[in-house]
Amino acid sequence: MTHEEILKGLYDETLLGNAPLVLELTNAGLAAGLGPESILFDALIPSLEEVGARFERGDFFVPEMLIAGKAMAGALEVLRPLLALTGAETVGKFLMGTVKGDVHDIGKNLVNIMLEGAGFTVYDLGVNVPPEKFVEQVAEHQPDIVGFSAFLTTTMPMFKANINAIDKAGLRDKVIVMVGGAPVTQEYATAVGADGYAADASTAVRLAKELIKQKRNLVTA
Ligand code: B1M
Repeated sequence: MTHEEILKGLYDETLLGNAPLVLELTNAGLAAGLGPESILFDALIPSLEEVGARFERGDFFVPEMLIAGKAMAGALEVLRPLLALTGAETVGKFLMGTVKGDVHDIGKNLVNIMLEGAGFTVYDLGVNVPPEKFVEQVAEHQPDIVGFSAFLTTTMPMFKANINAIDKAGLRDKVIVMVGGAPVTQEYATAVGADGYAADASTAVRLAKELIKQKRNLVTA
């Protein structure tokens, strides 16, 4: 099979939620010399974008979304160690979770993988994380950054609730707050008082490093 055929197969089979074949094609792609980034950005992510578009049009329903998500998650498990290969030294601690009321985690997991790859120590709290849990874990791990993911317009307001809870616990000036997720915008992030927003995983990594650098410079200045 050519690289193009493998990528097309990955796109098509993710769309159909054929997890075993997506896994097989992922392994076949790697064996044939395809880079993990290409598998991710040229096939898996575009396929999930198409799943979302079909859901919006009413051509797909929740079960189709679920099996496509599962197929992608299976491939991500294979790609995870390869994407994280460069992780040599710890550049900072990042506490991450999907906000309360929201169970989407593929995008969050991808950000985590890229952060680990860039040398961050990542504490992942999973999905549906309530504000009190974020507060407790910020106090326990003392991360440089706490990240909130939200993928629904209805759960985005949890950013503000989380920031308020962290503020109330007296921890706000100790931790950088980053937010992200499909419906989130820079304007929204600024309005709720987050320190940073990124639209995708690689921008998130770049911004995380930049924000930590700024904070460390402020402390030593
Ligand atoms: Co849902 N879902 N879903 N879903 N789902 C979306 C998000 C939706 C946009 C689909 C659509 O209508 N087009 C829509 C939200 C609409 C809105 O609010 N505006 C939607 C809906 C409506 C729902 C339900 C309400 C459906 C229902 O029940 N009627 C329901 C809600 C459940 C809940 O959470 N309470 C629901 C359920 C599900 C499944 C469980 C079936 C499944 C999730 C599986 C899983 O995650 N384990 C699912 C899926 C798969 C999707 C779509 C199709 C794909 C999401 C995805 O994984 N994208 C999605 C459509 C879409 O996004 N196109 C959709 C790929 C991923 C790599 O991208 O998630 O954007 P993304 O992550 C990016 C960036 O956002 C960024 O980096 C990531 C990597 O580049 N990023 C950050 C993420 N977090 C970050 C944090 C940062 C920085 C950057 O700093 C801290």
